[in-house]
Amino acid sequence: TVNTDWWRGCVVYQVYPRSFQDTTGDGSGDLKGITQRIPYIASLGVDAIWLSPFFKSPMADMGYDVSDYCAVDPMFGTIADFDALIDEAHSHGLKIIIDQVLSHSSDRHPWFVESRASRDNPKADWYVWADAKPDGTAPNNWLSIFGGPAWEWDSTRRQYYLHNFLASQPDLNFHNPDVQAALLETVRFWLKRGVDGFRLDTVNFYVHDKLLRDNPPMPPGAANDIPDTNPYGYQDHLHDKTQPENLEFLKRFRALLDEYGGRAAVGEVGDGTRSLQTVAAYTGGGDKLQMCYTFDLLSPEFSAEHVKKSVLAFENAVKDGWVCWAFSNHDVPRHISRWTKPGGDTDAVAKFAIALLSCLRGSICLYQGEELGLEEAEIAFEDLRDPYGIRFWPGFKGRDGCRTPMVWETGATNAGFSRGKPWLPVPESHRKRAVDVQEQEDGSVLAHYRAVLAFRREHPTLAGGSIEFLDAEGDVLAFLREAGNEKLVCVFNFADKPAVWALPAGIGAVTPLELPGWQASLDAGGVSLPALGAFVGRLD
Ligand code: TEU
Repeated sequence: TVNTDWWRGCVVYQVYPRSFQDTTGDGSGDLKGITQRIPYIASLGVDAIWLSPFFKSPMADMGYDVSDYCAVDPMFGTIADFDALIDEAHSHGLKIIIDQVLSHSSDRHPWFVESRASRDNPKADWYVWADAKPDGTAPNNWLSIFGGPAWEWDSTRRQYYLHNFLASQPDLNFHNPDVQAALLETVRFWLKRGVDGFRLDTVNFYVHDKLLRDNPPMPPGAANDIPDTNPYGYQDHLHDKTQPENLEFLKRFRALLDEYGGRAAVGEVGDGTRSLQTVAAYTGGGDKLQMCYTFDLLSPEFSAEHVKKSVLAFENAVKDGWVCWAFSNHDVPRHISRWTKPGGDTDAVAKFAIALLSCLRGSICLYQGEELGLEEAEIAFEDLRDPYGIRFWPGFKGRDGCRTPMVWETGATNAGFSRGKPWLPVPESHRKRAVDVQEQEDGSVLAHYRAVLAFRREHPTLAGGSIEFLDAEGDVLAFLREAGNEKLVCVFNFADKPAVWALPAGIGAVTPLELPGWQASLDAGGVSLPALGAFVGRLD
């Protein structure tokens, strides 16, 4: 029988295609390279692969600017290569989730080329066009996430168009039903090719405020989302993202998935303080998205308190939706670099973090290279590729530090990533952490990832059971996971010194389980944890 609920509690491995494995020597990874490495991905014990965009693109935002939704960019290979990749993944029992960047296209997309040609062509209304104010300035005060106004003047139409990201990423007009239909047809194209799921880029940006109302000023003391100084919350122009227009499209999207069966979607929701309200709306009712992720645990904060607060907030706000937790992805500095204290041991943080992530309720997502304990790379300005980083250097150094190539063989040219010059440098410090080295070492981060993920698989309560936080002091986080008649108590010590977690009164007998990697000890006084220690025990 087919498990149509495979996405519930699954472990996803995110591949950034340009940096995974190059087979042509052009310095950029490709689909053939991913196919070659499928056995490695399967060996980690994950359920699915999320592929960042490999579609035809001028690569202004590294493929998040799509110029043909139904074609593979020649940099990555051919559609036949994609079919081969899916077959290989499926033969290893892995699902394939692809990234869909529907909110905006590239300015080179034929739809936009046509749309910008005149005010009365058939696609004139496919993007968000607006007249200048009488003084010639932009229609309103909306700002782009990548800096500056969210409006770009077009001298042919003599109008402005909206872009939430780069000016070369014009925003599609979701108020136009033809746009929705055209996008859904592109999704169908990939469903027919056998993809199992979708990661929906910036899903809360699809529908803009039709009235084009100005952003209100930022409330005093509110965190500023963009690195340069601005008095407005950039996302406020989205107004209420849970209006019927937003939800209607997601229902149409889901109905399409359900025509094929067993397919799932995870939405990316970065909606500031309203993120959870938005996630609840997008995943509620069973007729929209199955899962969403927010940025809560992709942040610099690393404490028992923060994890508890984030998980509780999600559990309280989102009743029938499902979360996909991640600590790293292609947009944020690698988590061990965010979270290791100066002079601290990054391997210890890597091992602790995967144990914690594996014990969280929901699906989880890993980012390529984290299983090797790779640190954020330092990239010189001359080597930067990320337009967002180039714009805000040096205040913000961009996202290239987590996008450097995978390291496969320590002694090979470019650590086995490419025989040509890699598009981003391979840091020397990464080379000694290559897969071939770590496969020989029992105590390696890689060995630990495999063991912990196996542990999660052996205890389905960890993925799907209920979660309840238990009293704990200071840097200790303790929670109870329960499903059927299994009860597991999970305890984590975030501190760089040992801690003891006193067993709560009346908890009964606790049997330690072989959570790989730690020798936490248990006695009548409680659980004694080393620095960055973790413990899982079964309650009788
Ligand atoms: O990211 C959306 C998003 O909100 C990010 O821009 C985020 O704010 C930023 O990267 C934090 O550093 C998605 C993609 O994941 C990202 O790679 C794209 O650049 C962006 O959409 C535009 O498509």
